[in-house]
Amino acid sequence: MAEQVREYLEEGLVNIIGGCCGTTPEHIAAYQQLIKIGKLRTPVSKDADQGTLHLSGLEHLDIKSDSLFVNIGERCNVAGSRIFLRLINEKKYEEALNIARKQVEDGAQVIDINMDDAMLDARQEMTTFLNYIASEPEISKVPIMIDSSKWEVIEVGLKCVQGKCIVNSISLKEGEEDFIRKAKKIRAYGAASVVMAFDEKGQADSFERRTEICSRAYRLLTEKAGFPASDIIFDPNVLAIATGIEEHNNYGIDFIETVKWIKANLPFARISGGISNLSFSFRGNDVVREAIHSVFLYYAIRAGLDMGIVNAGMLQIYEEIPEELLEYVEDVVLNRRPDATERLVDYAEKIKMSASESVSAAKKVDEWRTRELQGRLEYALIKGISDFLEEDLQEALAQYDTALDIIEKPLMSGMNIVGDLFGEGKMFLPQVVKTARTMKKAVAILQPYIEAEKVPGQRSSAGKFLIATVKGDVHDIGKNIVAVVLGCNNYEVIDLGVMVPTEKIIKTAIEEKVDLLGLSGLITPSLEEMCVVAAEMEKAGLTIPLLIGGATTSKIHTAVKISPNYTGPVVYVKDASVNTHIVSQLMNPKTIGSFTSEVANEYQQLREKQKLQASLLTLEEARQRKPGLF
Ligand code: THG
Repeated sequence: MAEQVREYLEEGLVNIIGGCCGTTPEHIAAYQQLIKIGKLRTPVSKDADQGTLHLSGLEHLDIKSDSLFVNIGERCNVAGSRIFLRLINEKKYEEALNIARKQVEDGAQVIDINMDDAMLDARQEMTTFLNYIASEPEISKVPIMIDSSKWEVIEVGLKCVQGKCIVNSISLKEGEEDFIRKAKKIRAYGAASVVMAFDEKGQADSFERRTEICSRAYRLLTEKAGFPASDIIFDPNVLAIATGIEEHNNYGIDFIETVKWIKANLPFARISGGISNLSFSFRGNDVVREAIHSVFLYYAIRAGLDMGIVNAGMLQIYEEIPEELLEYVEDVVLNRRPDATERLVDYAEKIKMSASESVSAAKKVDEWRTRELQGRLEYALIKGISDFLEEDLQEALAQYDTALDIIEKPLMSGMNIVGDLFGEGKMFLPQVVKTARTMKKAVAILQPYIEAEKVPGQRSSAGKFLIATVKGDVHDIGKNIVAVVLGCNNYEVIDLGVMVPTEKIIKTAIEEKVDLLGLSGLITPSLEEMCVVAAEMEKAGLTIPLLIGGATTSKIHTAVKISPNYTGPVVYVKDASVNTHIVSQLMNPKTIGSFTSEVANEYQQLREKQKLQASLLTLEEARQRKPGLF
C-alpha cells in the first residue's frame, strides 16, 4: 500500500494520507518513510483559477474562458416535452431515464431537469428523478441543472445531487433581499447559478434593460452574497422572434449584443440561454426551427455565449443549411429586413409542400377569386390578403342583414379555421398575427356601417377586455399577442402588464366595468396565483367570464383547481388563435348560455375523472385489504 502511495507522492498529488477499514497502525507507520519525499501538492493558486467555472457530476467539467460551447440538454423538462411529461405522469421513470441517457449520448454536457407542471407534485418528482439519475453512471457523469420556477423545488433538488450542479434560476424579480438570501443558500449547497435578466419591473427585453439588470445582479452577488463571479451564469432572455409583431424583431440581435457587453464588462461571469425559445413561432416545422437555432448560435457563440439549453440531438450544422433557407433565416435572426418574417413563412410553407403541390398552389392564386363570397372572405382572412377586402365586403353588405352579421358569420368562421389550422400545426404564429391584421382592416371597413346601424346607447367596441399577467410572473409575450389579436377584432383591451397584484386586477375590473377578464402566466407558481384571483373575484361578487391562458396552464388544471373557486364562467384558452372565437361566443347573448354550460359540463366531467383517479388505493393499501383466504 505504501508503495502505491509513493507514486502519488512522487507525482505531487498528495495533501493528506490516511487509512480506512482494513488499515492498521502498521500501515500508517509505513507512510512515515514516504513523507520524506516531501513533494506536497500545491493547490492551483486562486488567481490562476479565477476564470474557471468548475462543475461536476461523477466526472468533473471545467469551463474555462477559452472552452468550447457547452450543450445543456433540454428534453427532461415536463414543460418542454410532451413525451417526458407523459412518462413522468405515468411514473415510467425507467423510460424517462432513457431520455436523459440519450441526451448525454447525443453530446449534452449538462442536463436540465424540470418538473414544473401544475398537476404534478414537483418536489416529489424532482427528488424521485434525481435519485434515479444518481444510480445511472452513464447519466450522472454529467452535471445537473436543476430547473424550476419554485424555490422549494430547487432546494429539494440541491439536497439530492452530488457534485457541483447549477441552479436554474434566481432573479431580482422579488427584490434584492430575496435574491441575496437565495444566492447565499446556493453557495451553502456549493452550486453555481443561472441568473435571469428579470427585476422588480419584469422581464428585460431590450439591450439597455438586459445590461442594467445583469450589472446590478453581478454587483449584489459578488459584493453582498459572497458569490464567485465564475459561478454566475447570466441568462439575458432568449425570446421568440418572427412572431409577426414588429417589436419582437430585434430580440435576437439585442441578446447577442448583450452577450458581447457582459463579456466585456462583467469579468468571469458566464452566459447561457434557452435556445429553443427563439423559434417558438415555427413550432411544427423542425427544419426551420433547427436552422434558426444554428444561425443564432453561430453568431451568439462568436459574441461570447458560453452555454445554451438546447435539443442536443437536433442541432444542424451552420455550413450545411441550404443557401436559400440560410438567407431567409439570417434575415430574421439578424433583423436585416422588415419583410423577413413574411418571406421565411412563405419559404417554410414551400418546403412543406411537394413539387407537384406547389404547381397547383400557383394556380390557386387566381382560383380563389372565383369562389362564393363566404369562401372568398374566409380565404382572404386565412391567407392574410387584404387587397380585395373592399370589394368583397361591399358585396357582403348587400347580402347580409347587418354589418355586424358579416363579422360574426363569414369573418369569424375564417378566424375559426385559422384556429384549427394553428392547432394542427399547419399554420404558424406570424401567420395568425397577419390574419388578425387583415381582420382589423375588415373591421375598419365595416365600422361606419356598424355605427350607422347602432341603436342609441349601444357601444362601438365589441366588448371590454381586461388582461394581465399575474403576480410573481414577468412573462408577457403571449399576453401581448392576445391583446393585439383582440384589438384587431374591435375589442377594447385594458392591459395591466406583468406581475399584477390580485387587488389591482379586481379593482380595475370593477371600476372599468369590463366584460371579460383574461389571466396569463408562464411559470407554475402563476397557476396558484390564478386560483387566488378566481377566489377574490367570487368574494367581490363578480360574474364576468374568466379566461385562463399561458404556457403552463391547461384545461385539466383550469377545471380542477381554478374553476371551483368562482361561480362565473371559467374558460381555458389554448392559444391566441382560438381566443377570439371563445370571446365572441361569450359576448353574444345568443350563444353565451349554451357555450358556458357546455364548458361547465366538460370541466365537471374532468373533475370527476380526476377524483376517481385520486381515490384509487395504493398497492400497499390494496394488499392490506386482501381477503383473508390464505
Ligand atoms: N432560460 C433558462 N431556463 C429555461 C429556459 C430559458 N428552461 C426552460 C426553457 N427556457 C428551455 N427549455 C426548452 C425545452 C423545450 C423547448 C423549448 C425550451 C421546446 N419544446 C418543444 C415545443 O414546445 O415546441 C417540444 C415539443 C415536444 O417534444 O413536445 O421548444 O430560456 N434559464
